[in-house]
Amino acid sequence: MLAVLVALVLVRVVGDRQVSDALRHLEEFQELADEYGDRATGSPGYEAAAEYVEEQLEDAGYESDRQYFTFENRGEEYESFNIIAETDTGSDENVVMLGAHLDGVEDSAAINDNASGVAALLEAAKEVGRQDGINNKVRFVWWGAEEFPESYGSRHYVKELAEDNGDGLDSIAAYLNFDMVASPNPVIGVYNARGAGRPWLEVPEGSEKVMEVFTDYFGSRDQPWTATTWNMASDQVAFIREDVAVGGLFTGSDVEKSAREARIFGGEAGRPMDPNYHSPGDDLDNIDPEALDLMTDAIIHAATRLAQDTSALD
Ligand code: DTR
Ligand code: ZN
Ligand code: ZN
Repeated sequence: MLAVLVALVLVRVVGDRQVSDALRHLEEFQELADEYGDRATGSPGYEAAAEYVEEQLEDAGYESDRQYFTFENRGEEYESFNIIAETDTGSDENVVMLGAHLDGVEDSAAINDNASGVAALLEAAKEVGRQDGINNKVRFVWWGAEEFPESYGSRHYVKELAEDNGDGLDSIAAYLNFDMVASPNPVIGVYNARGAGRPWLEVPEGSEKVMEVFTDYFGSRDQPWTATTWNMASDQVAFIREDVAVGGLFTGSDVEKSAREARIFGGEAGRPMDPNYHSPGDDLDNIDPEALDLMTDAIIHAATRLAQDTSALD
């Protein structure tokens, strides 16, 4: 009964189409892209998208901050910013961090990469904001300038924390990353922390436990999942380098779906999980809303569970 009520609250009916709150955010990001073209670093579209995120956070009762940074890429100077919001309550010695990059590549609405992660994270922030008496501080970050060879926003954030003798970093229990969670030919991927024995894959302690928070959740819903690589450039890398436990979810990029993955998750074998990766076709028509809602539920679960108790990570 409760599940039905929750589902009714989370879903809006438009005509005969049901639109989740996460999908509604994607509609907003598509409208912004139609108006501004893209959300590339330094563009008016990035600013407009940031204002949308900030308004959503304010409505959910958060005060958010912009953390500005500059960087140079191929001889060009850029300025951008991260958006940071955190719970008022909860121990600031045991902070759970969750992040998604807000920027997109040029000339693309960048809906799967990565309005999807942005939208899912907004829903998690809203849900955590509704909870009373949480034990651990939860910090949400929408990163700037990920779409460069270095993910500059997260790199800047981690560098600032590391400067403080590493004290700031010691307070972070784990970092959870969400980059592409609504691919049109999706797998339900959990960042693979079981990389022991693979020397090219660093695995900070605690990461396997973060992975289990997600896999236990999918298990409880009888939802198959697969372990996906995390040694790809995204915002978890800066945290891995400082040995912070990380985890995350991913529904696939330009890599083709295997026959095995198609058997498990449906969809089309031999076709990329996101054929429109980094192209103008990454728009609202080319995402999987079911994957988005499932990943959003998993993120909400991880955020609310770890807000109460991180002993599962010890
Ligand atoms: N490089 C990211 C997308 C990406 C591709 N593979 C993975 C694996 C894990 C996280 C992210 C990714 C981007 O273009 O933003
Ligand atoms: Zn990208
Ligand atoms: Zn991305």
